[in-house]
Formats: sequence, structure tokens, C-alpha cells
Amino acid sequence: MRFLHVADVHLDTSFAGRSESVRQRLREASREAFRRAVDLAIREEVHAFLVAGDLFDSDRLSLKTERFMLEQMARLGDHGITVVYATGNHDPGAAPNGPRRLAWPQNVHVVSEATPRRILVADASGDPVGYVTAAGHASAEERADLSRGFPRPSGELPQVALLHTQVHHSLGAHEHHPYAPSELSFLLRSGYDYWALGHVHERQGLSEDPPVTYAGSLQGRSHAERGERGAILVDLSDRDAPAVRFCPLAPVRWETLSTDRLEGVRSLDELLRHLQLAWEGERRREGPSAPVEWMVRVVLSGPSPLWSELRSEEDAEHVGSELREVLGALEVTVSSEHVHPVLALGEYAARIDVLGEALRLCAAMRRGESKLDVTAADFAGIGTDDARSVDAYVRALLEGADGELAARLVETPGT
Ligand SMILES: [Mn+2]
Repeated sequence: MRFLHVADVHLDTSFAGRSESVRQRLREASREAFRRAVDLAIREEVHAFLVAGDLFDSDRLSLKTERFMLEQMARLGDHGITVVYATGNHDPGAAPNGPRRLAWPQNVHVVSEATPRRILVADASGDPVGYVTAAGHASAEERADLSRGFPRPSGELPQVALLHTQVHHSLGAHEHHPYAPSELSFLLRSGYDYWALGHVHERQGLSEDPPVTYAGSLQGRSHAERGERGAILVDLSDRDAPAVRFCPLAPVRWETLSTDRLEGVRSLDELLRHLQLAWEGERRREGPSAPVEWMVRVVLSGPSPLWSELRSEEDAEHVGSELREVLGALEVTVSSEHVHPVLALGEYAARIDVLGEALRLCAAMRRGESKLDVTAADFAGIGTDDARSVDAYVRALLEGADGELAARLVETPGT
């Protein structure tokens, strides 16, 4: 059995807070990514198209997306491709609109109940090639481990499990609500040839044998969702050697450009040039990738002769709009609250006052010579109580702290 695994499409996300043209482009990009996934499924002559939940962002479904979805599903049907769509917490079965509202064509199986359903997948001539077993979220806050209800598979044909779930300890899991939590150790012992997962938006293989895979969001929706996004193409023709391949599909990509080397940058033109070169350098380092439109966030920090301009919201916005032209990006936002004046830190560190003492303490802690009397319980940001991790965390917090300390404690020129 060959199939395409997509997840977390979140069609009709509102993208509140962005300009109307950017919002429209982002909403269209989610549909475009989905259309590309359908194109790919048809081109690769897969037997099944699996959607691991959160196909829609909410039950407020636009008529444009309704028409679009029915057309795409019909295209898959025309090519004899079976669609299995298991609902997630954003598009649960009980919601009055969303998946329930649509008149799905016959090739589409919407699974929106907790009890797993097994669906036979056949090839173009009608011969069985495998089974997909799926369970869905009936409500927006499913708390049960739905994987426990999956029956033990048997027989000669490949068996795939499809579920929207938060597997404990997966990368980035803490950013998502712990709905339908499950245990990797259980999934591995379950007897399925492949677990097609959704919910955590960061693409990742939790295991290779058998593959337990989050496809990640099909199209990034915020700066938390960087990097290439797309679908997973799977071939289980040889059950002992599953072929799993990521295929980038998202037409819009989100990336962050960070720099703290602004000491020599003295004008708007120099700043634009500096950022352009940094951006081009990063893209070169990454190597060739499919053409995309960019949503860029620029994070500026450290000492800068332009610090007072950059800290003004109006000026930062202006840099963003000029940079959008320079980079040919869809949107550039500039975050610069951590830039500070260029200060002679060496001189301040020698002073006998609060600032001198603080700077010397920072330096000693970075060298590991001095420790704060703190534990993990004193911080919101660490998930461990290991003393070495606490130490590393404190040191990371102190990165760039000298400049900020001095900027706060010294009367700076021009203020
Ligand atoms: Mn999601």
C-alpha cells in the first residue's frame, strides 16, 4: 500500500493581527498546500490519502473552502484514491459545522468517534492492498488515550493507524494542549506497520521501526512554525522495509533572522545592507530549496549606534517595510526591544558601584566561578530540576546581559 500522510492543515485560520492582504494570502496558501498534496497523491498514484486531524481550524468554515474541499476530494475520488480523515481537537465530530456540514463524496471516510474504525484500501482494479484504522476526536477536549482502543491487527496486508494525538515527550509537545495523550511505547508494541499522527506541528519521526510519524503542519501558520512544511509519502509494499519520504509543499515559509552584530551599522542603508547579506548568507548555507514566499521576523539585539531609533515602534516598522522590498518577502516584522547603546563595558566593570559589581558577578557566573542560590523551582522556563541544567539555563539568560544592565543603570547619551 502507498499513501500520502498530511496533518494539521488548519484551513480558514483567521491570522488575526496581520494586514488584510497578508491574511488573504496566508489563507490561500493553506488551500494551495492542500491542492499540491492532492496533485502529489495523484502523480504518485497512491492508494490512500490520510488526514491526521485539524483539517479545519474551527467550525467556522468559509464557503470558498467548502467548495474547494469538495472539489479536491472529488479529484482524489476520480483517481480511485481512498481518503481517511480522522478529526482532531480543532475540527471535532460534535461541532455543528466543519466536517459534519460537508456532503463528502463516497471515497471519503470521516472518522470522528473515539471507537476505532477499520477501512479497507484497494488498488485501481479493486484488489485489497491494506487497511487504515482510525479514531477521531468527538469533542474539542478529548482527554482519553484513544490509541488504547485500537485493535491488534493481523493478516498479510499492511496496517496503518491514523490518529490526532499528543505523544508524551515528542518535540514541541508542550506547545500543544495534551489532548488524546498517548505513549510511544504502546504505539510501538501495537502491531501496526505505520502510525500516521497529527496534533504536534513539528514534523518528526518518533520511531523508524515501525515508523511513528508526525507529518507536522502542512503550511506554517506563525513564526513558531519555521522551516519546510509538507506531507509524508509512504510506501509499505515491502512491510519489512517501509519507505518514508518528506515532500515539501507549503508555498509560504516562516523564518527568523537574528543578529547582534550592529555595532558598526550607523544608518538605515547600512542596516538594510547588513540584514540583506545576513539573510542571503543563511539561505546559501541552507542550500537549494523549492521557491517560496517568505514571512520574515528580524530579531535585533546587542549594542547599536541606532538603538534609540530601533526601539521606537514607528522606526522599527519602517525598517520592516523597506526590508520587505529588499528581500522580496510577503511580510517582515522587526523586533528590537533588546538593542542597547554602545557602551564601554570594560570601564564600567572596573567601577566600585552597583553596576561594576553586577558586571563582575555576571562575568564570574559565565566563567562558572560563582553561582546564584537558585533551583529549578525559581524559574518558569525549565522542565528539569537537574542542577547542571539550571546552571546552563542561568548562563543562557546572562548572554548579552552586560549590555542591558549597563544600558539600564547608566544615564545614556541622548536620553
Ligand atoms: Mn493542529
